[in-house]
Amino acid sequence: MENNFRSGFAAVIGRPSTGKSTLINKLCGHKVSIVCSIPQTTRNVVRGIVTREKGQIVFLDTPGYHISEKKINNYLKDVTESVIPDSDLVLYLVDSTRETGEEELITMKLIQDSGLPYVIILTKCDIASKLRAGIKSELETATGKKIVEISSVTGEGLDEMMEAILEAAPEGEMMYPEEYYTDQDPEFRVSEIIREKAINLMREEIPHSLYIEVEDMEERENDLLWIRAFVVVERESQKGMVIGKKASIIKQIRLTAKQELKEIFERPVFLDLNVKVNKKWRHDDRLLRRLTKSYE
Ligand SMILES: Nc1nc2c(ncn2[C@@H]2O[C@H](COP(=O)(O)OP(=O)(O)OP(=O)(O)O)[C@@H](O)[C@H]2O)c(=O)[nH]1
Ligand SMILES: [Mg+2]
Repeated sequence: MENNFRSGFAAVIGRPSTGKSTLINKLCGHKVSIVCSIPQTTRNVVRGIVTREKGQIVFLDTPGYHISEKKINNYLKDVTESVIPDSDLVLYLVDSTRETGEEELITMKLIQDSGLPYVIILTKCDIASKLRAGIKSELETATGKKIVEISSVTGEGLDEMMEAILEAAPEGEMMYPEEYYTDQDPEFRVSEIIREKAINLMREEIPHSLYIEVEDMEERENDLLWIRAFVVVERESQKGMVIGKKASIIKQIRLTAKQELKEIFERPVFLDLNVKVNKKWRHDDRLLRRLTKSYE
């Protein structure tokens, strides 16, 4: 039974900013998950599909697992915990450039308690790090597993990692056509691209205070993809910050998002983008559930 095809769902888990989304995008060859230097930017479970000769893996990108009292973080934690029961295996990412901490121990316990097969990788190995060797041997001792070192920038270690993942996956049929790299709906992809551009242009408390509402999206003549969306913030004062002097910030968000949407959807895009306020949206349970759902 050596050559049987493997297929399964892999939960991608790790502290905020360990490089989960970057890795999935690299493996899929397309952007399916947004990437930011600010931690905890992935809010929903995003799926990226990778098909190789030996099998097909659907990666479930989770929000960074983080201990916190804050309401939004509790939601994120819930999502992470609810992904595991739907998965066949876990891909656990550890950042080779940061000290490991309590969160690592908690995550490790979560994974081991799940009883699922897991693969551990050390990320960002293109960056020189004095910590790397120590973290690696610590993980090897704790788990008795071989730790794969990877870089999503250079691609180093990715083949070895895929081999290990496919080995851990159960035998099964292809779940999606070979050319698929995501199963997200277009509206979600649009809102995530805009959110990435907005977050990357903002500072301080704004990034976690915003979400994107795609009000309307339709195909028009000449293949044009017509979109009306809003950047929604929590306070009036933040509205001005997102708009910027002479509307310079919102314009930049709109133009960079539009450029990327054109590439992703391979067609002309019209993007009408405005800012509005929804006070206390982070305390709105229904909205939070909608923003963190995206998988069923
Ligand atoms: N040099 C280097 N930087 C990386 C690598 N992988 C990720 N990064 C950077 O690390 C930062 C965080 O990456 P993300 O992919 O957003 O991390 P994440 O784990 O998805 O973070 P959350 O969704 O916030 O939990 C970004 O600035 C990435 O560009 C890597 O292999 N090498
Ligand atoms: Mg992410």
